[in-house]
Amino acid sequence: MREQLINRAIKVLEDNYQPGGFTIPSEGLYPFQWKWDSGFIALGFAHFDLEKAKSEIKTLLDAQWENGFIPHIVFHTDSDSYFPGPDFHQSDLHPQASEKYRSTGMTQPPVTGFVLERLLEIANEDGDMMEFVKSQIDKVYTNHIYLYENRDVEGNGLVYIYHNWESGTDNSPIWDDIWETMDPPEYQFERRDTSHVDPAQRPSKREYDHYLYIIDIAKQHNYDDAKIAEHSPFLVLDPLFNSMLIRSNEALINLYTKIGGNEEKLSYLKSKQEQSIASLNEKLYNSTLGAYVHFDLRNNKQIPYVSSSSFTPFFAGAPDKEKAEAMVNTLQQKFGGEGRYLCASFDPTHDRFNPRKYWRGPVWINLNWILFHGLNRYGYHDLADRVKTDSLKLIENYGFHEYFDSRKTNPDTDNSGYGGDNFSWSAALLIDLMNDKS
Ligand code: 2M8
Repeated sequence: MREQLINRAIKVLEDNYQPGGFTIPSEGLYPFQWKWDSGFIALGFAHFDLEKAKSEIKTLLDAQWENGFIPHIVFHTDSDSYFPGPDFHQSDLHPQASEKYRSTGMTQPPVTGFVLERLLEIANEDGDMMEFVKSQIDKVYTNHIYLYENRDVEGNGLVYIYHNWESGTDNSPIWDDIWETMDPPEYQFERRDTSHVDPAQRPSKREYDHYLYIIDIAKQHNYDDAKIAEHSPFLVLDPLFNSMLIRSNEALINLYTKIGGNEEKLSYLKSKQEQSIASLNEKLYNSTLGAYVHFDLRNNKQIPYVSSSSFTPFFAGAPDKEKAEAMVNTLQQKFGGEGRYLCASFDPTHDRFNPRKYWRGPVWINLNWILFHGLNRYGYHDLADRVKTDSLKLIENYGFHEYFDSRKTNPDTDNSGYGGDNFSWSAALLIDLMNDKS
Protein backbone atom coordinates (compact mmCIF):
# COMPACT_ATOMS: atom_id res chain seq x y z
CA MET A 1 0.00 0.00 0.00
CA ARG A 2 2.68 2.48 1.10
CA GLU A 3 4.82 1.70 -1.89
CA GLN A 4 1.89 1.93 -4.29
CA LEU A 5 0.92 5.36 -3.02
CA ILE A 6 4.49 6.62 -3.25
CA ASN A 7 4.82 5.30 -6.79
CA ARG A 8 1.65 7.06 -7.82
CA ALA A 9 2.96 10.27 -6.27
CA ILE A 10 6.25 9.89 -8.15
CA LYS A 11 4.32 9.50 -11.38
CA VAL A 12 2.35 12.71 -10.74
CA LEU A 13 5.62 14.61 -10.27
CA GLU A 14 7.34 13.01 -13.25
CA ASP A 15 4.37 13.77 -15.50
CA ASN A 16 4.24 17.41 -14.39
CA TYR A 17 7.99 17.91 -14.78
CA GLN A 18 8.82 20.04 -17.84
CA PRO A 19 11.74 19.92 -20.27
CA GLY A 20 12.80 23.39 -19.00
CA GLY A 21 13.71 21.87 -15.61
CA PHE A 22 10.71 23.02 -13.56
CA THR A 23 7.38 21.44 -12.60
CA ILE A 24 3.88 22.73 -13.24
CA PRO A 25 1.36 22.46 -10.37
CA SER A 26 -1.34 20.79 -12.50
CA GLU A 27 -1.75 20.26 -16.22
CA GLY A 28 -4.09 22.74 -17.95
CA LEU A 29 -5.15 24.56 -14.79
CA TYR A 30 -1.66 25.81 -13.81
CA PRO A 31 0.70 25.51 -16.79
CA PHE A 32 3.68 27.56 -15.48
CA GLN A 33 6.12 27.59 -12.57
CA TRP A 34 4.69 28.89 -9.29
CA LYS A 35 6.98 30.11 -6.53
CA TRP A 36 5.86 28.33 -3.37
CA ASP A 37 4.68 25.29 -5.30
CA SER A 38 8.25 24.87 -6.53
CA GLY A 39 9.58 24.83 -2.99
CA PHE A 40 7.22 22.04 -1.90
CA ILE A 41 7.71 20.15 -5.16
CA ALA A 42 11.49 20.15 -4.68
CA LEU A 43 11.02 18.42 -1.30
CA GLY A 44 9.14 15.57 -2.98
CA PHE A 45 11.71 15.13 -5.76
CA ALA A 46 14.55 15.15 -3.22
CA HIS A 47 13.47 11.70 -2.00
CA PHE A 48 14.01 10.04 -5.37
CA ASP A 49 15.72 12.45 -7.77
CA LEU A 50 18.09 15.01 -6.29
CA GLU A 51 18.93 16.53 -9.66
CA LYS A 52 15.31 17.42 -10.32
CA ALA A 53 14.95 18.83 -6.80
CA LYS A 54 17.89 21.13 -7.43
CA SER A 55 16.70 22.08 -10.87
CA GLU A 56 13.31 23.12 -9.46
CA ILE A 57 14.94 25.67 -7.15
CA LYS A 58 17.53 26.76 -9.66
CA THR A 59 14.97 27.56 -12.36
CA LEU A 60 12.90 29.56 -9.88
CA LEU A 61 15.82 31.58 -8.55
CA ASP A 62 17.06 32.17 -12.06
CA ALA A 63 14.01 34.39 -12.54
CA GLN A 64 14.94 36.63 -9.58
CA TRP A 65 14.86 40.35 -10.33
CA GLU A 66 17.83 42.63 -9.91
CA ASN A 67 16.32 44.07 -6.70
CA GLY A 68 16.08 40.62 -5.09
CA PHE A 69 12.36 40.13 -5.75
CA ILE A 70 11.21 36.60 -6.69
CA PRO A 71 8.00 36.50 -8.76
CA HIS A 72 5.01 34.32 -7.99
CA ILE A 73 4.71 32.90 -11.52
CA VAL A 74 7.56 32.45 -13.98
CA PHE A 75 6.27 32.21 -17.55
CA HIS A 76 9.01 29.99 -18.97
CA THR A 77 6.80 28.94 -21.85
CA ASP A 78 3.65 30.18 -23.58
CA SER A 79 0.26 28.69 -22.83
CA ASP A 80 -3.24 29.92 -23.48
CA SER A 81 -4.84 27.66 -20.88
CA TYR A 82 -4.36 30.19 -18.02
CA PHE A 83 -5.64 33.68 -17.34
CA PRO A 84 -4.17 36.18 -16.51
CA GLY A 85 -0.98 35.45 -18.41
CA PRO A 86 2.21 37.46 -19.07
CA ASP A 87 0.53 40.04 -21.31
CA PHE A 88 -1.76 41.07 -18.50
CA HIS A 89 0.90 41.14 -15.79
CA GLN A 90 3.56 43.03 -17.83
CA SER A 91 6.40 42.52 -15.38
CA ASP A 92 8.72 44.50 -17.66
CA LEU A 93 7.08 47.69 -16.36
CA HIS A 94 9.44 47.38 -13.40
CA PRO A 95 12.91 48.73 -14.26
CA GLN A 96 14.67 45.88 -12.41
CA ALA A 97 12.54 42.98 -13.66
CA SER A 98 14.26 39.89 -15.05
CA GLU A 99 15.29 40.39 -18.65
CA LYS A 100 15.43 36.65 -19.16
CA TYR A 101 11.91 35.65 -18.15
CA ARG A 102 8.48 37.18 -18.20
CA SER A 103 6.75 36.87 -14.84
CA THR A 104 4.13 38.37 -12.62
CA GLY A 105 4.91 41.48 -10.56
CA MET A 106 3.82 39.93 -7.30
CA THR A 107 5.37 37.32 -5.06
CA GLN A 108 4.31 34.41 -2.82
CA PRO A 109 5.24 33.14 0.67
CA PRO A 110 9.04 32.98 1.09
CA VAL A 111 9.51 29.24 1.56
CA THR A 112 12.80 28.82 -0.29
CA GLY A 113 15.04 29.29 2.77
CA PHE A 114 13.59 26.42 4.76
CA VAL A 115 13.32 24.35 1.59
CA LEU A 116 17.10 24.62 1.10
CA GLU A 117 17.65 23.49 4.69
CA ARG A 118 15.30 20.53 4.30
CA LEU A 119 16.88 19.54 0.97
CA LEU A 120 20.21 19.26 2.74
CA GLU A 121 18.61 17.17 5.47
CA ILE A 122 16.92 14.82 2.97
CA ALA A 123 20.06 14.48 0.84
CA ASN A 124 21.91 13.50 4.03
CA GLU A 125 25.47 13.75 2.68
CA ASP A 126 24.29 12.22 -0.59
CA GLY A 127 25.74 13.94 -3.64
CA ASP A 128 26.76 17.58 -3.62
CA MET A 129 23.74 19.18 -1.97
CA MET A 130 25.92 21.37 0.24
CA GLU A 131 27.64 22.74 -2.86
CA PHE A 132 24.22 23.40 -4.35
CA VAL A 133 23.04 25.20 -1.21
CA LYS A 134 26.18 27.33 -1.25
CA SER A 135 25.52 28.27 -4.87
CA GLN A 136 21.92 29.40 -4.19
CA ILE A 137 21.75 30.68 -0.62
CA ASP A 138 22.81 34.26 -1.34
CA LYS A 139 19.91 34.63 -3.76
CA VAL A 140 17.50 33.70 -0.99
CA TYR A 141 19.27 36.03 1.42
CA THR A 142 19.00 38.87 -1.11
CA ASN A 143 15.31 38.11 -1.38
CA HIS A 144 14.89 38.52 2.38
CA ILE A 145 16.73 41.84 2.23
CA TYR A 146 14.40 42.89 -0.59
CA LEU A 147 11.36 42.06 1.58
CA TYR A 148 12.64 43.86 4.65
CA GLU A 149 13.92 46.91 2.81
CA ASN A 150 10.86 47.40 0.58
CA ARG A 151 7.85 45.93 2.27
CA ASP A 152 8.24 46.67 5.94
CA VAL A 153 6.31 49.95 5.96
CA GLU A 154 6.14 50.28 9.73
CA GLY A 155 9.77 49.35 10.29
CA ASN A 156 8.80 46.63 12.76
CA GLY A 157 10.02 43.51 10.93
CA LEU A 158 6.66 42.55 9.40
CA VAL A 159 6.33 42.67 5.61
CA TYR A 160 3.19 43.45 3.66
CA ILE A 161 1.44 41.65 0.83
CA TYR A 162 -0.48 43.77 -1.67
CA HIS A 163 -2.53 41.07 -3.37
CA ASN A 164 -4.49 38.04 -2.22
CA TRP A 165 -2.47 35.97 -4.73
CA GLU A 166 0.65 36.88 -2.72
CA SER A 167 -0.84 35.13 0.30
CA GLY A 168 -1.25 31.81 -1.52
CA THR A 169 -4.67 31.48 0.15
CA ASP A 170 -6.34 33.20 -2.73
CA ASN A 171 -10.03 33.58 -2.05
CA SER A 172 -10.07 33.11 1.69
CA PRO A 173 -13.14 34.73 3.34
CA ILE A 174 -10.61 36.95 5.11
CA TRP A 175 -10.39 39.09 1.98
CA ASP A 176 -14.17 39.64 1.86
CA ASP A 177 -13.77 42.50 4.34
CA ILE A 178 -11.30 44.19 2.01
CA TRP A 179 -13.46 43.67 -1.07
CA GLU A 180 -16.19 45.56 0.77
CA THR A 181 -13.95 48.64 0.79
CA MET A 182 -13.41 48.49 -3.01
CA ASP A 183 -15.55 48.96 -6.09
CA PRO A 184 -13.57 47.74 -9.11
CA PRO A 185 -14.81 48.03 -12.68
CA GLU A 186 -16.45 45.02 -14.37
CA TYR A 187 -13.63 43.56 -16.43
CA GLN A 188 -14.27 41.75 -19.71
CA PHE A 189 -12.08 38.67 -19.90
CA GLU A 190 -12.25 35.00 -20.59
CA ARG A 191 -11.82 32.82 -17.51
CA ARG A 192 -9.74 29.68 -18.18
CA ASP A 193 -9.74 28.06 -14.74
CA THR A 194 -13.46 27.28 -14.92
CA SER A 195 -12.96 25.24 -18.09
CA HIS A 196 -10.72 22.89 -16.05
CA VAL A 197 -12.58 22.88 -12.72
CA ASP A 198 -16.22 23.03 -11.60
CA PRO A 199 -16.96 26.79 -11.14
CA ALA A 200 -18.57 25.99 -7.77
CA GLN A 201 -15.06 25.16 -6.52
CA ARG A 202 -13.41 28.34 -7.87
CA PRO A 203 -13.62 32.10 -7.09
CA SER A 204 -16.49 34.13 -8.57
CA LYS A 205 -16.27 36.56 -11.52
CA ARG A 206 -16.64 39.50 -9.12
CA GLU A 207 -13.75 38.21 -7.03
CA TYR A 208 -11.61 38.10 -10.19
CA ASP A 209 -12.56 41.76 -10.89
CA HIS A 210 -11.01 42.64 -7.53
CA TYR A 211 -7.89 40.57 -8.26
CA LEU A 212 -7.36 42.25 -11.64
CA TYR A 213 -8.04 45.73 -10.32
CA ILE A 214 -5.30 45.51 -7.69
CA ILE A 215 -2.85 44.41 -10.38
CA ASP A 216 -3.91 47.35 -12.55
CA ILE A 217 -3.14 49.76 -9.72
CA ALA A 218 0.30 48.17 -9.21
CA LYS A 219 0.92 48.43 -12.95
CA GLN A 220 -0.02 52.11 -12.98
CA HIS A 221 2.91 52.51 -10.58
CA ASN A 222 5.24 50.21 -12.51
CA TYR A 223 5.22 47.75 -9.63
CA ASP A 224 7.06 50.23 -7.41
CA ASP A 225 6.80 48.92 -3.83
CA ALA A 226 6.68 52.30 -2.12
CA LYS A 227 3.92 53.53 -4.44
CA ILE A 228 2.01 50.29 -4.01
CA ALA A 229 2.22 50.76 -0.25
CA GLU A 230 0.75 54.22 -0.73
CA HIS A 231 -2.01 53.39 -3.20
CA SER A 232 -3.03 49.73 -3.09
CA PRO A 233 -6.46 49.17 -1.50
CA PHE A 234 -5.12 45.77 -0.44
CA LEU A 235 -2.24 46.10 2.04
CA VAL A 236 -2.06 43.31 4.57
CA LEU A 237 0.23 41.72 7.15
CA ASP A 238 -0.34 38.00 6.70
CA PRO A 239 0.60 35.59 9.52
CA LEU A 240 1.37 32.85 6.99
CA PHE A 241 3.63 35.00 4.79
CA ASN A 242 5.50 36.41 7.79
CA SER A 243 5.81 33.00 9.46
CA MET A 244 7.37 31.57 6.31
CA LEU A 245 9.81 34.47 6.28
CA ILE A 246 10.72 33.91 9.92
CA ARG A 247 11.16 30.15 9.46
CA SER A 248 13.27 30.80 6.37
CA ASN A 249 15.40 33.37 8.26
CA GLU A 250 16.04 30.66 10.83
CA ALA A 251 17.03 28.22 8.09
CA LEU A 252 19.41 30.75 6.53
CA ILE A 253 20.97 31.38 9.95
CA ASN A 254 21.48 27.61 10.42
CA LEU A 255 22.89 27.16 6.93
CA TYR A 256 25.27 30.15 7.03
CA THR A 257 26.49 28.97 10.43
CA LYS A 258 27.26 25.55 8.93
CA ILE A 259 28.97 27.12 5.94
CA GLY A 260 31.09 29.41 8.16
CA GLY A 261 32.07 33.08 7.75
CA ASN A 262 29.23 35.32 6.53
CA GLU A 263 29.23 37.27 9.82
CA GLU A 264 27.50 40.34 8.41
CA LYS A 265 24.67 38.32 6.90
CA LEU A 266 24.24 36.40 10.13
CA SER A 267 23.98 39.51 12.21
CA TYR A 268 21.48 41.11 9.79
CA LEU A 269 19.31 37.99 9.83
CA LYS A 270 19.48 37.61 13.61
CA SER A 271 18.43 41.17 14.30
CA LYS A 272 15.56 41.00 11.81
CA GLN A 273 14.50 37.67 13.21
CA GLU A 274 14.18 38.98 16.74
CA GLN A 275 12.19 42.00 15.61
CA SER A 276 9.89 40.01 13.31
CA ILE A 277 8.99 37.49 16.01
CA ALA A 278 8.29 40.21 18.57
CA SER A 279 6.05 42.13 16.14
CA LEU A 280 4.24 39.02 14.94
CA ASN A 281 3.31 38.33 18.55
CA GLU A 282 2.40 41.90 19.29
CA LYS A 283 0.47 42.82 16.18
CA LEU A 284 -1.00 39.63 14.76
CA TYR A 285 -1.92 37.60 17.83
CA ASN A 286 -5.54 37.83 18.91
CA SER A 287 -6.00 36.63 22.47
CA THR A 288 -9.80 36.54 22.27
CA LEU A 289 -9.64 34.11 19.35
CA GLY A 290 -6.57 32.25 20.62
CA ALA A 291 -4.99 32.51 17.18
CA TYR A 292 -2.89 34.73 14.92
CA VAL A 293 -4.88 36.79 12.45
CA HIS A 294 -4.29 39.07 9.47
CA PHE A 295 -3.84 42.84 9.85
CA ASP A 296 -5.31 45.28 7.36
CA LEU A 297 -2.72 48.08 7.10
CA ARG A 298 -4.88 50.20 4.82
CA ASN A 299 -7.73 50.34 7.35
CA ASN A 300 -5.47 49.91 10.36
CA LYS A 301 -7.18 46.97 12.06
CA GLN A 302 -6.93 43.24 12.63
CA ILE A 303 -9.14 41.04 10.44
CA PRO A 304 -10.51 38.81 13.17
CA TYR A 305 -11.04 35.42 11.51
CA VAL A 306 -9.35 32.11 12.17
CA SER A 307 -7.96 30.20 9.19
CA SER A 308 -5.29 27.56 8.68
CA SER A 309 -2.84 30.47 8.27
CA SER A 310 -3.54 31.31 11.94
CA PHE A 311 -1.54 28.28 13.08
CA THR A 312 1.52 28.72 10.84
CA PRO A 313 3.45 30.66 13.54
CA PHE A 314 4.00 27.26 15.22
CA PHE A 315 6.25 26.39 12.29
CA ALA A 316 8.16 29.64 12.82
CA GLY A 317 8.61 28.96 16.54
CA ALA A 318 6.96 32.30 17.35
CA PRO A 319 4.32 31.65 20.06
CA ASP A 320 5.27 31.28 23.72
CA LYS A 321 3.86 28.41 25.78
CA GLU A 322 0.70 30.23 26.77
CA LYS A 323 -0.16 31.22 23.21
CA ALA A 324 0.66 27.74 21.97
CA GLU A 325 -1.80 26.20 24.43
CA ALA A 326 -4.53 28.63 23.44
CA MET A 327 -3.90 27.94 19.74
CA VAL A 328 -4.16 24.19 20.23
CA ASN A 329 -7.49 24.70 22.00
CA THR A 330 -8.77 26.83 19.14
CA LEU A 331 -7.56 24.30 16.61
CA GLN A 332 -9.23 21.41 18.37
CA GLN A 333 -12.47 23.18 19.14
CA LYS A 334 -13.09 24.89 15.82
CA PHE A 335 -11.34 22.62 13.32
CA GLY A 336 -10.84 19.24 14.96
CA GLY A 337 -14.32 18.00 15.89
CA GLU A 338 -15.61 14.45 15.30
CA GLY A 339 -16.27 13.76 11.67
CA ARG A 340 -13.69 16.26 10.42
CA TYR A 341 -10.32 15.96 8.78
CA LEU A 342 -7.68 18.45 9.86
CA CYS A 343 -7.18 21.12 8.84
CA ALA A 344 -9.88 23.14 7.10
CA SER A 345 -8.51 26.29 5.47
CA PHE A 346 -11.14 28.47 7.15
CA ASP A 347 -12.99 28.31 10.48
CA PRO A 348 -15.68 25.60 10.01
CA THR A 349 -17.83 27.19 12.74
CA HIS A 350 -18.06 30.50 10.83
CA ASP A 351 -20.88 31.28 8.41
CA ARG A 352 -18.40 32.20 5.67
CA PHE A 353 -17.05 28.63 5.69
CA ASN A 354 -17.62 26.75 2.44
CA PRO A 355 -16.30 23.15 2.46
CA ARG A 356 -16.07 22.85 -1.34
CA LYS A 357 -14.78 26.19 -2.50
CA TYR A 358 -11.08 26.78 -3.07
CA TRP A 359 -9.53 28.52 -0.02
CA ARG A 360 -12.87 29.08 1.73
CA GLY A 361 -12.83 25.83 3.72
CA PRO A 362 -11.24 22.77 2.10
CA VAL A 363 -8.10 21.05 3.40
CA TRP A 364 -4.83 21.84 1.59
CA ILE A 365 -1.88 19.47 1.91
CA ASN A 366 0.80 22.20 2.01
CA LEU A 367 -0.85 23.89 4.99
CA ASN A 368 -1.12 20.50 6.65
CA TRP A 369 2.59 19.90 6.07
CA ILE A 370 3.39 23.25 7.72
CA LEU A 371 1.06 22.47 10.61
CA PHE A 372 2.49 18.97 11.07
CA HIS A 373 6.01 20.34 11.48
CA GLY A 374 4.85 23.23 13.62
CA LEU A 375 2.95 21.04 16.07
CA ASN A 376 5.89 18.63 16.35
CA ARG A 377 8.18 21.56 17.04
CA TYR A 378 6.04 22.40 20.10
CA GLY A 379 5.78 18.80 21.30
CA TYR A 380 2.13 18.28 20.29
CA HIS A 381 3.05 14.98 18.68
CA ASP A 382 -0.40 13.34 18.85
CA LEU A 383 -2.07 16.23 17.11
CA ALA A 384 0.75 16.37 14.55
CA ASP A 385 0.25 12.66 13.88
CA ARG A 386 -3.42 13.26 13.32
CA VAL A 387 -2.67 15.97 10.76
CA LYS A 388 -0.33 13.59 8.97
CA THR A 389 -2.73 10.62 9.08
CA ASP A 390 -5.61 12.78 7.85
CA SER A 391 -3.50 14.08 4.95
CA LEU A 392 -2.51 10.59 3.84
CA LYS A 393 -6.05 9.28 4.26
CA LEU A 394 -7.52 12.05 2.10
CA ILE A 395 -5.08 11.33 -0.71
CA GLU A 396 -5.53 7.59 -0.38
CA ASN A 397 -9.33 7.95 -0.51
CA TYR A 398 -9.71 10.62 -3.15
CA GLY A 399 -6.46 10.88 -5.13
CA PHE A 400 -3.86 13.61 -5.63
CA HIS A 401 -6.29 16.50 -5.66
CA GLU A 402 -5.60 20.14 -5.13
CA TYR A 403 -7.92 20.37 -2.09
CA PHE A 404 -10.29 18.19 -0.11
CA ASP A 405 -13.50 18.39 1.87
CA SER A 406 -12.77 18.51 5.60
CA ARG A 407 -16.03 16.67 6.37
CA LYS A 408 -15.59 12.91 6.64
CA THR A 409 -17.62 11.39 3.85
CA ASN A 410 -17.88 7.93 2.36
CA PRO A 411 -15.11 7.45 -0.23
CA ASP A 412 -17.19 4.86 -2.09
CA THR A 413 -20.06 7.22 -2.76
CA ASP A 414 -18.75 10.78 -2.35
CA ASN A 415 -16.10 12.57 -4.30
CA SER A 416 -14.46 14.87 -1.81
CA GLY A 417 -11.34 15.71 -3.79
CA TYR A 418 -11.70 19.11 -5.48
CA GLY A 419 -9.92 21.55 -7.81
CA GLY A 420 -7.13 20.30 -10.06
CA ASP A 421 -6.17 16.64 -10.23
CA ASN A 422 -2.67 15.14 -10.29
CA PHE A 423 -1.65 18.16 -8.27
CA SER A 424 2.10 18.38 -7.72
CA TRP A 425 2.46 19.58 -4.13
CA SER A 426 -0.10 17.05 -2.86
CA ALA A 427 2.11 14.35 -4.41
CA ALA A 428 5.41 15.88 -3.31
CA LEU A 429 4.39 16.46 0.29
CA LEU A 430 2.84 13.01 0.60
CA ILE A 431 6.27 11.61 -0.30
CA ASP A 432 7.96 13.88 2.23
CA LEU A 433 5.42 13.12 5.00
CA MET A 434 5.69 9.38 4.41
CA ASN A 435 9.46 9.56 4.73
CA ASP A 436 9.42 11.79 7.80
CA LYS A 437 11.35 10.43 10.74
CA SER A 438 10.12 12.86 13.41
C1 2M8 B 1 -3.61 29.06 -6.72
O1 2M8 B 1 -3.39 30.39 -7.21
C2 2M8 B 1 -3.41 30.77 -8.58
C3 2M8 B 1 -2.92 32.21 -8.64
O2 2M8 B 1 -1.65 32.30 -8.09
C4 2M8 B 1 -4.76 30.67 -9.26
O3 2M8 B 1 -5.78 30.37 -8.63
O4 2M8 B 1 -4.80 30.90 -10.47
C5 2M8 B 1 -3.30 29.10 -5.22
O5 2M8 B 1 -3.77 27.95 -4.59
C6 2M8 B 1 -1.81 29.29 -4.98
O6 2M8 B 1 -1.50 29.18 -3.62
C7 2M8 B 1 -0.99 28.26 -5.77
O7 2M8 B 1 0.37 28.55 -5.64
C8 2M8 B 1 -1.37 28.26 -7.25
C9 2M8 B 1 -0.72 27.13 -8.04
O8 2M8 B 1 -0.90 25.91 -7.39
O9 2M8 B 1 -2.80 28.12 -7.40
